[in-house]
Amino acid sequence: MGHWYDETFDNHTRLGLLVKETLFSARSPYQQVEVIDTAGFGRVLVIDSVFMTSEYDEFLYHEMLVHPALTTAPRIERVLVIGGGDGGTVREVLRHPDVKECVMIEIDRMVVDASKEYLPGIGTAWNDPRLDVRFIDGIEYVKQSSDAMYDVILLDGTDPVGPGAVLFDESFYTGCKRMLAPGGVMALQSESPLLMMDVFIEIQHKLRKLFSEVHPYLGPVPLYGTGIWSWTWCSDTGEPLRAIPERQELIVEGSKAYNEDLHRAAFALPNYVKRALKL
Ligand code: SPD
Repeated sequence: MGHWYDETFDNHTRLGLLVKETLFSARSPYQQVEVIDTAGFGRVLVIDSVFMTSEYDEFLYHEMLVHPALTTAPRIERVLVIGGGDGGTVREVLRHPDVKECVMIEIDRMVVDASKEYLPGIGTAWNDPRLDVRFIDGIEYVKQSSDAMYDVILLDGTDPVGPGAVLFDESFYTGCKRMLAPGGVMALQSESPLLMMDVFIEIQHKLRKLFSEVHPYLGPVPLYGTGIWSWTWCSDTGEPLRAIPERQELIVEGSKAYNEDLHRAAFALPNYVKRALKL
């Protein structure tokens, strides 16, 4: 019959998935990596007991992390992805024919290897010649890289606990900004504005110190417990709603969720978020 795998959010909330089979489970030098086959969400990547992505709803997360940035940035030739070892984010990036090079920085080779083997439907772009995957520490990469190299930077990290926590530091965001070309856009996953309101707000404040345009946007990701998830669009110029029509049309056609209406609607914030952000 299988067993239940729970992600525990706090003292009173957890999400349980009925597991048919554990396909992979091993400890890397950084974290516990698992792939479970579940009755409701299909195959699920789990890192340190936190659900990362699932065959069932990954498109809701990856399409919304990538396309608001890639349809609005003035140039998208060079894209940097930090994290995203399951391959879903780079898959969406590489659907854009204007992207000439996508560098993906992932600290943990085991996440990519396990995803390639057990989640082949998520990472479908591993063999794209424009993709350059480097197994190095994102923090070090950002510290050491020279200025203004990328048109778009996407941060696809875990939650701000464990080894991924540093990807939420102000110094890390500062380093990312240094690598952004003039007019460039950075987008990142910025946690749940319900379950992790304090973290969400803290991220916004850090980003507002660095960018003149910081716009959180929301969408559903059922795997992440409270259902509602956030990403944040940042830049020093431009507007998150001013998508380039030809680029957007092309992407909308092949997307499961992303379209013009969803792009616009995602940036409409409920009152509790506006008030928390003092907007
Ligand atoms: N609560 C889990 C948040 C995970 C965000 N990143 C997921 C990575 C999917 N590529």
